[in-house]
Amino acid sequence: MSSTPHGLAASLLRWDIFCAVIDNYGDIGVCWRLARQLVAEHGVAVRLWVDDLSRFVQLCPQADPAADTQAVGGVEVRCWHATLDAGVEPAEVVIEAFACEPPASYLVKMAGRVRKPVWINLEYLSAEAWVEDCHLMASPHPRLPLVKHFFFPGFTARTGGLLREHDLLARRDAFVADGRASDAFWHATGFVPPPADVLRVSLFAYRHADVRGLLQAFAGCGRPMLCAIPDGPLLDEAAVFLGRDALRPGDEVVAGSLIVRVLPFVAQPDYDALLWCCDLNFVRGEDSFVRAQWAARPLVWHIYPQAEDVHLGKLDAFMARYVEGLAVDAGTAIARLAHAWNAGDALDAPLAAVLACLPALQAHACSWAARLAAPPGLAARLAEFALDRLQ
Ligand code: TRH
Repeated sequence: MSSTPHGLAASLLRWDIFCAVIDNYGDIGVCWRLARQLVAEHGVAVRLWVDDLSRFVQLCPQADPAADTQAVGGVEVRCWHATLDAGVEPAEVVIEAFACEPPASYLVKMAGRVRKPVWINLEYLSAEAWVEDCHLMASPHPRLPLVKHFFFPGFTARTGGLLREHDLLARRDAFVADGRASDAFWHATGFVPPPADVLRVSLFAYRHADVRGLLQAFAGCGRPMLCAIPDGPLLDEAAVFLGRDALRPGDEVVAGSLIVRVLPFVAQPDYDALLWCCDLNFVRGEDSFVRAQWAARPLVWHIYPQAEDVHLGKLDAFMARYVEGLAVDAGTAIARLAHAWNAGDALDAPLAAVLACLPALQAHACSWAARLAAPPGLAARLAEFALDRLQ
């Protein structure tokens, strides 16, 4: 077992992860997944500070939204109040997720340490080339004797990699190989398993998505389709398309050759099962986007919108990487659908082109996931970096 100069076995290392929930689920989604993996696979003690437990419990229903301190999944989850208790001592490794800025009082205590904690800013995922140059960049604090390191997730060996539990792909393959597992998922969400000849699509996107346009394209594509929509902001538009006042979890509505099912918002680990049950996944943000890639199924990414369409450049950077090695027609089709979905353009023709290439896209999704899984995952790279810094 590796150890630090303190003679501290790696397993005794304490990590603090600070997570400020900006909006949506991604911030806490990524931090919760990382925290669990560090505890389960790297044997460290993790304290996860979250400033909005109500969002956390949607991903982790067994958690208590009112508890100041609770142990969940081996992680010590703390409610991050404006001021931290005076008794809180910094950990040996401090993760500041998405530049959320740990409390000033906490930084002062870090600076007061003889052996300074390793301070890491976990950045957002991007497929853009510049990430490689910024990964692990050091930034001295303007006043305190502290150095912050920027850790960029990414798709190449010169980045921080992607979050992936060590047994994820084996669990996926076992799930896919066992039809009873997907049947159980549908039953658990309140539905019978869909007919075998129906193309199953999951739909998770931002509120501004052209849901009616997409459902219209599904209904008009000439093949039986099932669209599973988790409970959330898309239901309003879906209800309008289906001529309903409202839609709720458990609802199933048939529109010609299209079946729309409204699923409950499931616990984070179960979201993988939804992705594994579908033939095509519409995902968003960061964490669901990465999970869809590990699911080894074709995906369409609704990227988090940014000012001046900066996000479209990020989308192009990913699509350029993703279509490498893919037949031109299939590559063009999936990139065109992703663009149309993010730009709010017409979806019928782009969807038809993708459906025509689905076997090639499916095969590519498998090789893409296998290629991404070759190097170590983000948690392992983070742990290695932190231990190196503590040497
Ligand atoms: O919720 P998001 O849009 O999060 C976003 C992004 O992370 C974005 O990068 C960031 O800037 C913004 O937040 C602030 O999308 P994301 O990242 O996919 O996170 C969704 C999480 O919700 C993911 O962990 C999966 C989880 N989830 C469930 O647990 N159950 C569900 O039923 C569904 C649909 C999702």
